Amino acid sequence: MSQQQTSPSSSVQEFAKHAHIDYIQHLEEKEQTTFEYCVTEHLRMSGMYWGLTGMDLMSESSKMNREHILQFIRDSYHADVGGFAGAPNHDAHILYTLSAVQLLVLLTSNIEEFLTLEQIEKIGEFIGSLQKEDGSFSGDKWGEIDTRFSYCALNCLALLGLLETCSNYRGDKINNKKYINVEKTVDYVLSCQNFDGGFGVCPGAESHAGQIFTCVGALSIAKALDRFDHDTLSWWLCERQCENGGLNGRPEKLSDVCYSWWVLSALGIMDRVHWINAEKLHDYICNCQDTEKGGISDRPNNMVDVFHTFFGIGGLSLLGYGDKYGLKTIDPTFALPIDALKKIGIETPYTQRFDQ
Ligand code: GRG
Repeated sequence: MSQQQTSPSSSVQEFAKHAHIDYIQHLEEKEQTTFEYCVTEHLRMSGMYWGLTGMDLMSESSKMNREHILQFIRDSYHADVGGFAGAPNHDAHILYTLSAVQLLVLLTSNIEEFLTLEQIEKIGEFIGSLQKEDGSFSGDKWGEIDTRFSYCALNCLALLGLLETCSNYRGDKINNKKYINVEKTVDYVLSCQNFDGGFGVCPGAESHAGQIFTCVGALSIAKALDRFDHDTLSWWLCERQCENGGLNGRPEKLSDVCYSWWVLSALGIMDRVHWINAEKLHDYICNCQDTEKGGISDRPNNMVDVFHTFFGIGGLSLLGYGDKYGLKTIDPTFALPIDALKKIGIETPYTQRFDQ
């Protein structure tokens, strides 16, 4: 995470694309000796995904050190369990397995350039091993259950061509093996929906925009979007827009740039991004930038970091600012640019709607 502070500003800014390219490109060299860099080591794989995807959305992924990232992925692989860790010498976890696979989708023209079919199947088995009897998923061998992991399981299997609900399913190559029970996955996710239309981390847990993204994303990948009422949830989501134009993650909480992603992606999947005031949210995101040194923070005048930078860029893309700022279209279900999904044969309503 960076030490930079956003420049105070009350006037509306434009998206500072070149500063952000520079910020992400030099992130690794600038930060390695900082305290923040050391204590976030365990989630570095996701950090790389945020950085590379942000750069790719700005069509500048070639500025990233491809070989370095690929080596990092190799060094974080646990051949014995079939999953990836957040960094070398950490345990395999479903979150970082998804981030590693997302990185490989961006960095290779065909994932089999990097992984053998046996390794791909082993990842499928790792994910399958994390599913519980009730359809839920734990993130690793230690057993924490969270709807984030249901999303990671479906997304990861889909990207690898191991999910029968997706257009790139490679059933013939894997003897139609089923790694998870999709029906039970869907039923479990639906059991986490609340009376207000939102979803939580497990059944009965408070609705939270982050979990809503994972649940709606999971239902989208499983082709089960018709199993819940979109209007009630969309109302709850559009009520997340605050006076300052930013979005919060639940009632009475502060706005934060990352909810530009968690809220908008769910609305995008339900085709209701227009329920948010785009101009006000655009201005909020742009007022959280460091326009000189690059990067985006959670709130105006706070420290920038790569997490908020990626979700700010993703939010602007979902809002339809791609043409104005030269940003690719991001798919709200898979959180990857749609050209990357097309490359691997994945079709979503979104990739079809925004045929590039
Ligand atoms: C591929 C994009 C992508 C994601 C992978 C990890 C994951 C799947 C999804 C995470 C979803 C999530 C739970 C996001 C919320 C993160 C966040 C800002 C949590 C903060 O929660 P609180 O309670 O903050 O600290 P509030 O804003 O409620 O006060």
